[in-house]
Amino acid sequence: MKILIVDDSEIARHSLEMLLHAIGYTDVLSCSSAHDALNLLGVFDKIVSENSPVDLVLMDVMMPEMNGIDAISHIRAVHQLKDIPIIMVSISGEVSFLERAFAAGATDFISKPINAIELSARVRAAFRLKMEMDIRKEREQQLEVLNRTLEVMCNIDNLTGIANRRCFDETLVNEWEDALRSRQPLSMLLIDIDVFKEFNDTYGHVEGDACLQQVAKALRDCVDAPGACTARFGGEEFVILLPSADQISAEKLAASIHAKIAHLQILHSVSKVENFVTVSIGVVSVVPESSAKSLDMLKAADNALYAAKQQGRNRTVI
Ligand code: GH3
Ligand code: MG
Ligand code: MG
Ligand code: MG
Repeated sequence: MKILIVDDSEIARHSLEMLLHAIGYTDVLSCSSAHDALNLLGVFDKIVSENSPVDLVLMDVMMPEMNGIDAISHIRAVHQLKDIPIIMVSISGEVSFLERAFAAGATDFISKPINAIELSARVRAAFRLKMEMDIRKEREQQLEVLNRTLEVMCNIDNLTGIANRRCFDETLVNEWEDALRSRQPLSMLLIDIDVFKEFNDTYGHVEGDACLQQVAKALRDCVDAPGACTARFGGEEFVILLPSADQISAEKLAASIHAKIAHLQILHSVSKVENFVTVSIGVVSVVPESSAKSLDMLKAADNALYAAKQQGRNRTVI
């Protein structure tokens, strides 16, 4: 534990240092002016270190040029130094002075002449307080990391690593509102793997999962529009939301998805469509109207997908 003594009187500095030594604190620095102390603590630095150079300050009140209370105000103005314990040291126990010292951010107060037992108790109490604050700060930081991780986890599909249904639902509501305001088109692609039940029945669930992962990656590779959301809608269905995209760009994307998935050549020997995995896609493009709802868009995409299945699969219906 490193302690800094700030006092303009050399005798006071020396006697305080001796006292601290006597009660077991040997790592002691001292400054003869508030300015020197502020300098040492890094108050004037452009970039202040997160780690304070000392763990406790014993600050004299009456000093020429800058008094101890003003010095505390300067220290507390620096975010990185706001938790460092500062004990005021003075002969004056006057109430108005105490009030100002605590208002400026003093942690505690000790009066001269200093009693060793009192000093020891106050220094220990200040350190304990600092330790508790450090622990609390660390816990808060851990909690923040945990919260951020949780938020990411809540929006990601475990199996494929792309956005999940929850994330998509939220994105759809937001993008719908944005498009409504900006009078921009909004497009959606609902993608369903063809005869996937038979794929699972033939190759097993583990292969089925691997197929879902490959398809998800293919979709992600195909989508490069900024602001687009590619999500697993559920089961073997995926959805892509394209803000500011019209029907022509949505159709283009659908065509590139069919081509990409055909290129993967994932063997599906019992498929009635091809002997590899294929998908059907329902596309819908709208310029949102306030009379409609985002859910209507989803229904329209679902109808288009159903039509694609009816028409023989491995195709896009708009
Ligand atoms: P269609 O061409 O009409 O879409 O036929 P389909 O067999 O793909 O459709 P159906 O809805 O009958 O079957 C979907 C299958 O998807 C059934 C289910 O076992 C499988 N499935 C859903 N989620 C998962 C998953 O997470 N992993 C695996 N391996 N299979 C899944
Ligand atoms: Mg003094
Ligand atoms: Mg399905
Ligand atoms: Mg299917």
